[in-house]
Amino acid sequence: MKEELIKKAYEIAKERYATIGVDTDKAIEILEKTPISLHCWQADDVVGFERNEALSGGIQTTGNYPGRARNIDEVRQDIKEVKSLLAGTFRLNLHETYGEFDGKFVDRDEVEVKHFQGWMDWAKDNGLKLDFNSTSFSHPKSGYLTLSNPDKSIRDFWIEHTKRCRHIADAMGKAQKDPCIMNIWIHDGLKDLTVERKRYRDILKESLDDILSEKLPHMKPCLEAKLFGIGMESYTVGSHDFYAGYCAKNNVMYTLDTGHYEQTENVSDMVASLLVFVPELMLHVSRPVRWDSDHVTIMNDQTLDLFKELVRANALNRAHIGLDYFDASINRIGAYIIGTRATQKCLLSALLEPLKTLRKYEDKGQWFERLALLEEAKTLPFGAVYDYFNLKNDVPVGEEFIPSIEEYEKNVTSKRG
Ligand code: RNT
Ligand code: ZN
Repeated sequence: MKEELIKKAYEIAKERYATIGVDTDKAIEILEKTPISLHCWQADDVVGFERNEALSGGIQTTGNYPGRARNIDEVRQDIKEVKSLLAGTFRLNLHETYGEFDGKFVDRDEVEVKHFQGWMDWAKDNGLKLDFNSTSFSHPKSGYLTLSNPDKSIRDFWIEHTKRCRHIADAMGKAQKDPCIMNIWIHDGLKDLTVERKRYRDILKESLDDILSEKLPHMKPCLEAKLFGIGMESYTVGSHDFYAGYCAKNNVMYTLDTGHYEQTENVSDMVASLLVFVPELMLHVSRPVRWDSDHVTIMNDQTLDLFKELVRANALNRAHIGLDYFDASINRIGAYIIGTRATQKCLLSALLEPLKTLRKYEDKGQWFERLALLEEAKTLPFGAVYDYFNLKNDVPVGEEFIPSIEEYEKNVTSKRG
C-alpha cells in the first residue's frame, strides 16, 4: 500500500518537474552515484584505538549516550548497519588512530600500511572505498603546535607521521583503484595573544612543502582550514587565508568544513571563489550551533546553499563530499542516518533546480522571473523524489528508519558497557 503511494507520488512529481524542464530520473541517477564519505568517528566519539582516551586538541564531543563503539569490530558493525539503511554510494573516512594495532602501542611516527590492511580488506568486502586523515590531536606531543612547532624534534615527529599517513593513503588508493583523499587538519593554535603569527605560518609552510614533496599517484592530499579551536581561541596557524593561499599556489585540494568560519559568514559563497583557484574541494559537512559544535547535519539553508553552489558551478566532479560531526548525546547510528539523509536531500534539491530556465532569465536580465522561479522551486514535490530514491534502492523510506535503529539499539548498542 505504502509502496504504491510512493510510486504514484513519484510519477506525479516527475511530471510536475518535467513541466519546468527538470529530469527527476537523471537527478536520482546522479544522487545514486555521487559518493558520500562516512566519517568513522561518529561511531566512537573520536576516541580511536590508539590509547582509548578521551578526545583532546581543540575539538570536543559532548554527551554520553550509551552504546559508543569501543573497538574496531564494533565500529565496523555500526558502519555496516548505517550502510544497510542508506541508498547511494559510500566511502569510509578513517583517522590514523583507527588503525588495527593488535593491542600493541604503535606511536604516530611508527604507523605503517600493515596497520590498515585489515581495513582495506574489510572495505573491499563491504563495497566501500577509503579516505584517510593524519591525526595530530589526542597525543602527548600534540601541545599547541605540531607541524608549525619551532622545536625541531616535535615538528619532525609530526612531519614523519604525516608522511607515513600519505603512504598509507597511497596504498589504500592503489588497492581500491581510486585515489584515497587524505585530509590534513592540525589543531595548531594558541590560547592567548601571540607576537609570532607569521613565524608559525612560515614554519607550517615549510613542513607542508616537505610533506607534500613526494609524488604519490594514488592519493590526493587536502588541507583543512579553521577559525579557532577550544583552548586555542586567539590564533589558528592554519587559517582560511593561510590554506586558501597555500592550496591555490600549490594546486592542492582545499577542505571546506562548514563549521570552521564565522557564524554569520556565508560558507556556500566560498565554493565559487575557491573553485576558481584550487583544483578540488573536500567538504566536511557539519552543523555549527553558535560555534564549531559539530552537531548532526540537517537540511538547513546553509547546507542547501552549499550544494546549490556546487551544482550551479557545475563542480560535482571537483568536490568530494564527506561528513564531519560527532554528537555523543544521541543514538549514534541515528546521528549517521539523519546527517547522511540530510546531505542527500540537500544534494538532490540542488540537482532538481530548474537551472536552465533560471540561467535564461538571468542572461536576459529578467530579475523578477528569476526570483519568482527560485521561490516556486522551493515548494515543488521534492520529498516524493527522495522517497522514491530510497524505495527504488530497497532501504527504509521516510521515518521508517526510526524503528530499525531502535531495534539495533535494543539488540546491539544498548548491550555495550
Ligand atoms: C576539526 C576538524 C577535523 C576533525 C576530524 C576528526 O575541527 O573539523 O576535520 O573534525 O578530523
Ligand atoms: Zn572537519
